[in-house]
Amino acid sequence: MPVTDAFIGLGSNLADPTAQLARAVAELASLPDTTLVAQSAFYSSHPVGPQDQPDFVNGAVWLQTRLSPLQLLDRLQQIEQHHGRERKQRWGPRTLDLDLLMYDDDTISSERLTVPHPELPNRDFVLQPLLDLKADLALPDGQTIAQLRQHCPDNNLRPLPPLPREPFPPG
Ligand code: ROI
Repeated sequence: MPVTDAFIGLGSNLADPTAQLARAVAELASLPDTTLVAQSAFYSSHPVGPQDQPDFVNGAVWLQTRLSPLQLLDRLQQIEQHHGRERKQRWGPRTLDLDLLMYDDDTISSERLTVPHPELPNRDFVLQPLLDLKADLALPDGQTIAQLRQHCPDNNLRPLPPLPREPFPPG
């Protein structure tokens, strides 16, 4: 496989969401045949779907990978499982959601995978992190993420303060 740009959305609203996302970013960065190009800020956002659940923490990462879309999907689902993900309620709370948002300029419509992610144009908590990563990013049909961001519903997106770095020097 050639090296391909892939964009992954991260979301959590259970069990210390910020820590869930930070761990997931490290796990994505250590996938085989994959490098982490950049990670977005993390944002809090009001839930889309049932409102009787905690706010979410959302972010996104830009990967370069030799994994195929389905190999990458398998890896994302493995990481979700390791974070104790249970698929109980549709649109309910979750410890970790990893969505393959975009894979190169590919359009994929299969039983397991739809790329670009079908809800991407409607979600500020996906579009804003993507803008952080690549300000001129566009969908395969040419629509820019920046244009979509201007027209999408408001979920009260708020940037979270950057995570503290490990102390240096140690001790
Ligand atoms: N709402 C927000 N704000 N962020 C998410 O990541 C998210 N993920 C979901 C549902 C439950 C649809 N709502 C969300 O899967």
